[in-house]
Amino acid sequence: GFVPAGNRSPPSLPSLPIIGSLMSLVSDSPPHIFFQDLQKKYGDLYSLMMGSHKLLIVNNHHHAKEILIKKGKIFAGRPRTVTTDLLTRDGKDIAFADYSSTWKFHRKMVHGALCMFGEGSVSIEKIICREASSMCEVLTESQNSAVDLGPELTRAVTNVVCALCFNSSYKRGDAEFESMLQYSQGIVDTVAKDSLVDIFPWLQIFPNKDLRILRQCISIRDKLLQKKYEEHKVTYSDNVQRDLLDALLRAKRSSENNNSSTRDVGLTEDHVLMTVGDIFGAGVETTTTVLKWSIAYLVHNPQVQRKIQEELDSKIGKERHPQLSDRGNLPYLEATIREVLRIRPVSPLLIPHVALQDSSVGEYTVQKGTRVVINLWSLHHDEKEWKNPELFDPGRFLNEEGDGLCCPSGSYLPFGAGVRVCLGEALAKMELFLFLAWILQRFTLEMPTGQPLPDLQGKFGVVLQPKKFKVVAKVRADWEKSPLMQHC
Ligand code: HEM
Ligand code: PLO
Repeated sequence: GFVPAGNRSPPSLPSLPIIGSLMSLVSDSPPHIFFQDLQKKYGDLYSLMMGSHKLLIVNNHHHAKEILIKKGKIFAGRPRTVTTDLLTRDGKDIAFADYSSTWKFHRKMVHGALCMFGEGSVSIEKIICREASSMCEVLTESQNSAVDLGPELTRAVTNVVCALCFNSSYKRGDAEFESMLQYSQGIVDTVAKDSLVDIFPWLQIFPNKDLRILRQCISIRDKLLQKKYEEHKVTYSDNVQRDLLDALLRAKRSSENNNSSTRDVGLTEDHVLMTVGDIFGAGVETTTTVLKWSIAYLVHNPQVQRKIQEELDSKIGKERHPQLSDRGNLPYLEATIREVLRIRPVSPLLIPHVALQDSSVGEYTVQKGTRVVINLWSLHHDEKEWKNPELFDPGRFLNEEGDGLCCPSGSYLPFGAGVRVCLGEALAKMELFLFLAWILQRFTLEMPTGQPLPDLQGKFGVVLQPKKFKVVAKVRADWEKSPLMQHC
């Protein structure tokens, strides 16, 4: 007879009562690799218990798209966890906020503010190029010595998002910037890692090193956000909108004037602070991480670097700087960026989703409240979809003629998809393109002699970061002859 879809539960890992299938006790691998390995035994869709929470692990792009796109609204929830509740004052941000009218409103606001910036008087392109130029000058000074590019890349990226959020920027060695570097790393290292406290919230009452670090870092971040907020309140004017914080302040004021369209969406001071905190944090940590991965792969693959430089030399030359309108003419650079985002996804498990009602995935039923983890790592390393997935090969994103881009597989979602898709995708792509084009037009990146190549494994956390490494940025031959040198 007829069997309706979704009558069976997905295969499930055996679990002990109370501790659930606590993976850190059974595996040395980071979760995305562990979940990928479990496919061999349980198939590409399976469930497991984490404490009292049921987790559905998705390792295949058909299921991932059903969840994110086709049933996007049903799976648009977010779980509450101890660490993200601390970071976002119980989900008063966007990324870790559950599905609600408040979340929708904030998403729309930020989206609007980001779009406005593209067209604004000081366009985002000008800001990125200003930072790229300043970064290149610092790199020129450090000629031929081995440097960790991390701090300079972070400062460049931070200043872009600072301009966007706060209409401000940081000079080299700025004390506030140095403190931001520290607290943000502390947060990345400790938040949303499915650590024991997130599974057993009652563990909070015991001393816990990670939780102490997280609380300290959040408190430093909150002081910084509060300071920016107070400064903006003093200088705020209804007539000019300088940045995202102004846009949020305006919305908050208009809701206080009893504007019915915004009355119920919750625009407390906490919401404003946590929302800019999200954009600032996401804006800094994601793009910086991709730039670091790009450089790691470029020093591992000098032939790729040479090919990008040949493309830059022939399409742009050395008489002018790269600009956004060059994007269509530099397919190999664009393909390299795509390949970096594939091979080392910033967010290998996305952010967990939650089923807001009973539903199904493929032929399996899924109960309301199930936490859904999309294993982007599995999608991006699926051997059925990608030839030799661990090989770094930008060429896979080029068409047969090699002069245009293509997407060889649908198993590729670096920014997620659907209602929870990344809000910063367009901004991130502009930054990655411009920063890499500026750096490679002027420098060749090499390993310091005698140094081992950078580690490509990465440290798992809320973002998958590479370990620290040093490179030498050599000014390219005949660059001194370039008329662009006169501007420095
Ligand atoms: C969410 C990737 C840069 C803001 C996400 C998600 C991914 C992602 C995978 C989760 C989607 C999901 O849970 O289904 C990336 C990558 C970036 C990047 C690969 C850089 C290359 C940025 C930037 C911003 C940003 C620059 C800010 C301007 C956000 C926000 C969310 C998000 C606010 C939460 C959306 C929501 O939950 O509604 N991003 N992101 N991201 N991203 Fe990005
Ligand atoms: C990064 C550290 C910051 O201090 C706080 C912060 C805010 C938003 C987070 C971001 C961190 C990490 C990357 C996240 C982002 C929201 C969306 C983004 C999780 C924790 C991604 C890639 O999903």
